[in-house]
Amino acid sequence: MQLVGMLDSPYVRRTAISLRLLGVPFEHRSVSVFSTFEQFRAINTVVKAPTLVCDDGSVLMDSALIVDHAQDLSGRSLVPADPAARLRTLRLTGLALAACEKTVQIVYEHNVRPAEKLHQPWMDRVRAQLAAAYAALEGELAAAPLSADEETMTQAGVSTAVAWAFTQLVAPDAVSPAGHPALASHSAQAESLPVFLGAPMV
Ligand SMILES: N[C@@H](CCC(=O)N[C@@H](CS)C(=O)NCC(=O)O)C(=O)O
Repeated sequence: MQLVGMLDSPYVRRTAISLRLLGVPFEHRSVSVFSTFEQFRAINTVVKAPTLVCDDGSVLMDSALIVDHAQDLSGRSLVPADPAARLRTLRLTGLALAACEKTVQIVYEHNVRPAEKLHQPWMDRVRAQLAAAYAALEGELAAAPLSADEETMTQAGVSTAVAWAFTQLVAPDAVSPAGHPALASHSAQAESLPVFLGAPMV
């Protein structure tokens, strides 16, 4: 099985970390949707990262769907079965994915769109949405921390840490660690784990 995409994508990174936590073996191929567009297109005509090339040759995209498939293969899950814990995990994962999406939109607006075409009202909206997602996550983690232990970590713990590190790397002015101490602490713990160290962003 091959996981295709660069680890500077939070979607690729959370997938790589999830697969390792689930004990699903894979080969990672660092192919970029931008600098190696044609090479990526030869693997997946839609050019979306992450892409999983399964052992039977089928091509699966979208991090949530790839993790879902990996959970089927492993017989384990990063989402708890208990209904209340499950709902919290899904809610927080949703917030983390919104933070990833809004951060990616900031990057694309600045790096893909010509500077003279940057639309400031759109950027203001995206930055407000990003701040709202992290404010909600901070409140949640301050109330009840997420596990940052490889044995007990859920998808919420993985995705929250991946989102935070990604935003700090590519849009450091968007949210401050000082204003989000619970998130900064969770990120520091998660980033010290072997599964995170084994999937470096840079
Ligand atoms: N919902 C998707 C989002 C994936 C995504 O947008 N990936 C970006 C890289 S960070 C991508 O493929 N960008 C190229 C494009 O959309 O054209 C997921 O969870 O996998």
